[in-house]
Amino acid sequence: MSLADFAADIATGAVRVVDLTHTLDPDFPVIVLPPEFGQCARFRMEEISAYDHRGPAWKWHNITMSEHTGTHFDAPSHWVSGRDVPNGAVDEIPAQALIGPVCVIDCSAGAAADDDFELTPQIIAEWEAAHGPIPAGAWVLMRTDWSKRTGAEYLNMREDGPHSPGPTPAAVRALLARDIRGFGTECVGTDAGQGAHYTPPYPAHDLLHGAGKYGLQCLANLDQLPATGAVLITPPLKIRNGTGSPLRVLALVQT
Ligand code: 23J
Ligand code: MN
Repeated sequence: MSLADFAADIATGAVRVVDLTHTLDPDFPVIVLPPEFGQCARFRMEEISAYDHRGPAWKWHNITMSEHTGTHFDAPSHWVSGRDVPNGAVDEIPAQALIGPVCVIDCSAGAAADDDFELTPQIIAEWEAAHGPIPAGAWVLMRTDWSKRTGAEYLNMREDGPHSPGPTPAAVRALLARDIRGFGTECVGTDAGQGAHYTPPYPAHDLLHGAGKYGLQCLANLDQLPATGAVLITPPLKIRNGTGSPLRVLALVQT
């Protein structure tokens, strides 16, 4: 393996770089929790100057957002189950852990038919029968094509709360048994919209972060990835004691 060959393969397109990131935009929805809880802030941008009297030769912005706004990384310290995980905040995660292989489970047909579609151990077993075992250290991404939804359809809020696909507690345990690196989704949370009603509540957050695993939320373009063989690059911002961070998620795909 030569890094020079790798760089050349990127330049020629022999290795394709797929951007799995939504654009940070004030209109992009953020998770809405029940009203008794604190709420996540949307992305906001304020002009400092734009080649004008405030700064004649430069344009720049001040930005504000939550750690959990837009396409973002969830660290173990995000959840109470992971509060004592060593190196559980975004600034403490070793750089080496931020690059790794990825398995993509295509749930798009099921999610098109059922807003509350569940990833189950059976679906994971069927995926492995077709593609081989999920290797230790892999990211597992749940493809639903939910990233193609816009506006109110994305959160899909009803009177009883949001409705979007996610893993069952048993599916999360099955992924942990394979010692994955983390779990990612196109939806606003790694947990299903109705994930508060599982035992434990929010099983992806609870079980994954309790085991020191990571999350990726609001991913895009998962339909451009192969089931196996791609590599994810996922460095969050180095926020001291940060529980998560917006980031650019890149996938390297051999063509
Ligand atoms: C806080 C409480 C519940 C959930 C979340 C945050 C997220 O999905 C998140 O962005 O991590 S479900
Ligand atoms: Mn999050």
